[in-house]
Amino acid sequence: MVVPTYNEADNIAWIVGRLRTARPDVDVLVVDDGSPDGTGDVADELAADDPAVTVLHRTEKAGLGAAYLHGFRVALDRGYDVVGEMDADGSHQPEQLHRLLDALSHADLVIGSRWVPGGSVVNWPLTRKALSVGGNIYARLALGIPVRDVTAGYRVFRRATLEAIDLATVESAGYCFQADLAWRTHKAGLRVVEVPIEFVERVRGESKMDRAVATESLRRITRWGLAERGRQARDVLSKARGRRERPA
Ligand SMILES: Nc1nc2c(ncn2[C@@H]2O[C@H](COP(=O)(O)OP(=O)(O)OP(=O)(O)O)[C@@H](O)[C@H]2O)c(=O)[nH]1
Ligand SMILES: [Mg+2]
Repeated sequence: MVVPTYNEADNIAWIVGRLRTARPDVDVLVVDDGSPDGTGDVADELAADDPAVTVLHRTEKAGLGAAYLHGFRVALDRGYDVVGEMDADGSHQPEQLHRLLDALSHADLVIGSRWVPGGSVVNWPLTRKALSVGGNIYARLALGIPVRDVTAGYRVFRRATLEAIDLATVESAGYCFQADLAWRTHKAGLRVVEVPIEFVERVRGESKMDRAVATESLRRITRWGLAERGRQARDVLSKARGRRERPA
């Protein structure tokens, strides 16, 4: 499991401990972007005590997407057959990871989803729920992808999936990184399966979600959606032209 961190010193030991207890068979790669609060040092201490935990130190805060791409590359280089992602703030409960891993037997990407039957969110005000549901409906319609929680960051991928979706060309930094990867997986003809999770809002530390991250998502998803519709329209036109030129 790749766990990106920026200023999660109060959370990282707690979440890694829970993860190692819930799934001792799962290794952990913490990807820290030089957190000023010393998260990287705490992670190093965890790694010193447990060979299943390793830490990737990056020099500056470059966004969730960049951290994940780096982490995925390292995990693939190390030869893992399954690579996953989860937040360090306790929103993704390690005790529910088995739901995702079990579903991977019939999927190429499994998403721990808030917005499928059985999924839920704890401690979110109605406005935040509305924003997430609304954003997901928008992304689903714009991209034409049958996923209820396309921005969710609790996921497991088969190695072959990450190899099939050309990570080298991913530019998304913020939330849209998640939509980007789900969309690429879907377009590659691979199976995306959602399993319900209970998402718990962070209790410690500060959110890194800000207006710039939200704006990037909206902008990119709109652009991808328009490009996709353009491609579909060109396909329809060229097929129609083909029929006219080659009458049966
Ligand atoms: N390495 C790295 N990790 C990041 C960066 N931005 C966020 N993270 C981590 O990504 C995970 C999700 O970030 P959060 O701040 O919880 O964002 P969020 O879950 O969308 O927002 P909240 O719901 O308010 O918690 C956390 O583990 C963060 O520490 C970044 O630029 N670099
Ligand atoms: Mg969070």
